[in-house]
Amino acid sequence: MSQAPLHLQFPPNFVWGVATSSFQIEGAAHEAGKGESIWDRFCKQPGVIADASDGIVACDHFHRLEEDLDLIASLGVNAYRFSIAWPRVRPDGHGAFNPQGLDFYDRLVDGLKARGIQAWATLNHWDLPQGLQDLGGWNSRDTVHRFVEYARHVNDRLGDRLAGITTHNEPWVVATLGHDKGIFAPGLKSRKLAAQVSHHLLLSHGLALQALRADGAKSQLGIVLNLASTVPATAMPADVAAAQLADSHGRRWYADPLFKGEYPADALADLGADAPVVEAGDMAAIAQPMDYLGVNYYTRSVVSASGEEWNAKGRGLPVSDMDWEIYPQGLTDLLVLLKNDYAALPPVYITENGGAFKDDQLSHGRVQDDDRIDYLRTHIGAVAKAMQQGVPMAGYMVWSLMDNFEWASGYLKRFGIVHVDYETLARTPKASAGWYQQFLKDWRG
Ligand code: GBH
Repeated sequence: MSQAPLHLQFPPNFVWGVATSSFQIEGAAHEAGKGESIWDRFCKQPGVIADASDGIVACDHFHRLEEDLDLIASLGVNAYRFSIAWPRVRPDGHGAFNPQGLDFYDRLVDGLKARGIQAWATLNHWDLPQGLQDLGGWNSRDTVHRFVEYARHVNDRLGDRLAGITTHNEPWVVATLGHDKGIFAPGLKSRKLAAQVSHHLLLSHGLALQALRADGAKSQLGIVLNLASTVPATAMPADVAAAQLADSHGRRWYADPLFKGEYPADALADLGADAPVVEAGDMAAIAQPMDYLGVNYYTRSVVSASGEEWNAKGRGLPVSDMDWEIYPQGLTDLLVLLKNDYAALPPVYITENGGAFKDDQLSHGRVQDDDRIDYLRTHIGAVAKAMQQGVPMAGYMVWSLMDNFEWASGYLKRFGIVHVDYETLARTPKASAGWYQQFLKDWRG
């Protein structure tokens, strides 16, 4: 086991970044020809967002692009992961494209290039045009084709300056939290719907990769999955079986089709009549080889047969302000599991990792977020450990560049390494930003 200082455990070509998403930071919800997204619509539903907020202003990133580009550059990162708002590009998702729809992102990628920072663009970080939802959304197979058209349009305009293109961010969240649990947009509650949605998301990913490659795309192409290491609450056979099935519904439901061209049999059997309609050729399309896999890791998942939730806080285990257990070893375990399960595993990027913490208070102009520094240091250590065990790690990105709209939690939970004052919209780098900056300075040597 290497005893070298952490920064020396990463090669010179390692990709270090910070990440954001369009709906969470941009604001300008009704500007420059942007159409309505399902999250614009969802926020209007009473009771679904903890502080009854929305994304109309958010961090006002849309109007503060130059300032934010300088902020990103000041950290010393060599990559920035952002997402493109589909309804800016094609307001209703199926009719005319907005001629100014990509102007903002054009300036963004030029600004990154000028600062020597790789641009990593995600096409779908959940803000589906409402006009497509009105036609059935991701439950409709037509949406798959609309996504491919949108992907080609983005690649035509920006592809020459994108280091990476990600089709979807966390399809599990869109399917399960959006269509089964109903806590995220579009707020639906049907397991059958969620299963069909997951299939269409995966299919649209595969068909988009095919189309972009046919168009001669120069960027690295892949997808981002939210993955946890899933373990049983006890060694009891029933808990062990429950954890295995949960892993099949969560991780393998997405990774097996991508890398093996098939859904896991136990999850399919468990879905029974709720299993998705799969047409001939779909699985082969989904299994397009990828240039990379993006992994978002926050916590492990502890499963018991009783269905009882694992109360980490109640057990005295360390938790973040989301009450998610802080468990860096789970990241190593997960990455090693991916390497062992998938012979075709491409280079892996941690595309999100971070947390919301209680010590996020701005006082005397500073945020001394020591908990976040600990979190980042130990999780970067967990990545190094996975690398030593042969996992093909290529990059790591902190979630998030700045505090932002945390979905159903509104603005109450802060994930940024930069503090945002939602009254003045002033940005103040937290102590963790300084820590990351110093870490990257040491790494560059
Ligand atoms: C990501 O979602 C998103 O990509 C990003 O936009 C978001 O801001 C960020 O994380 C922080 O939330 O739900 O208690 O069982 C992460 C979604 C979080 C879903 C962890 C599964 C497991 C803990 N995932 N969650 S719990």
